[in-house]
Amino acid sequence: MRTQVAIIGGGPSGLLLSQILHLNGISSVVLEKHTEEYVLGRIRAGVLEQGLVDMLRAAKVGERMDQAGMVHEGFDISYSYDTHHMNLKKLTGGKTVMVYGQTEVTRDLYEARRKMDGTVLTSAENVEIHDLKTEKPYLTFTHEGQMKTLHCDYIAGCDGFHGVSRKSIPADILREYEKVYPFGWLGILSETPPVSDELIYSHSDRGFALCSMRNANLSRYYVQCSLDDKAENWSDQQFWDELKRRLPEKAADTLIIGPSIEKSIAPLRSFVAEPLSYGRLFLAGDAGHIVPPTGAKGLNLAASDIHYLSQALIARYRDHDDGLLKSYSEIALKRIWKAMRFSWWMTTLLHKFPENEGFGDKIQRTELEYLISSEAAQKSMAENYVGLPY
Ligand code: FAS
Ligand code: PHB
Repeated sequence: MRTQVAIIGGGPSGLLLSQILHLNGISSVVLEKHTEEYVLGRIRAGVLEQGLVDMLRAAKVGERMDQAGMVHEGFDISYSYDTHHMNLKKLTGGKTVMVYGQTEVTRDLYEARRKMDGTVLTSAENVEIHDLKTEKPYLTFTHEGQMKTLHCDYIAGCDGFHGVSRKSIPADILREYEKVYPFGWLGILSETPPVSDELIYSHSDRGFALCSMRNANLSRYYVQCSLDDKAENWSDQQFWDELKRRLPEKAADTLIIGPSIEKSIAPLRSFVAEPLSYGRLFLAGDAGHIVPPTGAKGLNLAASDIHYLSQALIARYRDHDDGLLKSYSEIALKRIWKAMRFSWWMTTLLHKFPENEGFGDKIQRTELEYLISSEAAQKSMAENYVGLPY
């Protein structure tokens, strides 16, 4: 087999890159190790920045999002059981976010790739990368019981945090920066009406909670939990009771509960790998970085990586100019670190840190009171939440 760009990973990063390249006359093959059904079964992000919304529309994948997605002009922060509205549209001079689940974005991308006869090989296992530092790299993998070889010009490592791509960069070249948080998020999905029209980020003495949604009858809730906790330790009723204890009174009283249709725990970490390119390999999305979901940046950072990488590949094939490929890592990392900072800041602001007794606790409360009382502080938070420019 041969293609211009071999893409490892059939999540949102890999699929969006393949779609954009196709629309620009560049061939690609996506290798995904799981089945499409398995990939679509993972419940992840829920908030899209305008940059990603614009990319999906430009990539002819925005139709269902525009029908089913919900434009949100703000969200609430609950602190000391008081509610403070953050009017993103006013604070940013008109910018908003779109609430539309990553599952649906990924479903739309699979559908679009199928419609345009894209080559997305699911259940492609044992992917190995070869000859990265030559002008003729290639991949080997097993698919439908056969060992196959994919020759290409470039390789996009879109295979997430646990993929093979990042590990293909030599240890003496790769630098990794990581912070692991001393807690996780226990999340559930329930076919119940959301407790509020907008998201509620709640700081409480018992820990963080988040009220989000996917549509008018599909809610997504999270509570901060300890790292050694397990989803199976929580009955639905225990989850609902704990969530209510962490919400302002009005939300707790009006919360409509129901059976969970998904329940899982996600660990929280901040992680960046540098550089994001090595020879003919380019890392994008979770393969290169991980953010705690507090700032809703994970999927949105993957999008800006794909913006930079697709523009670089288009320049290479259309204009025979590989300048943007050479500067991809440096350009992408500038935006990545700003989103890393914001996600760390929002996580530090809203979660209960076991070691945060005394001074640490006072500083966190002061930070919250400053945010609530200062329009300048709110403008800074808002411009990061809606997404810094690409
Ligand atoms: P993904 O991990 O989505 O996709 C990588 C793909 O590569 C996967 O399908 C995987 O099967 C495949 N793959 C891996 N190794 C391979 C190999 N060797 N060969 C072939 N294929 C391989 N972000 C938010 O903004 N908000 C959230 O609330 C949020 N919640 C999250 C909850 C969890 C549990 C996790 C893990 C992440 C969450 N994220 C959230 C972040 C998430 O949305 C990611 O940013 C997003 O999935 C990034 O997309 P990709 O880079 O495509 O990586
Ligand atoms: C979600 O809906 O899953 C979600 C929304 C906002 C976040 C994190 C997760 O900050």
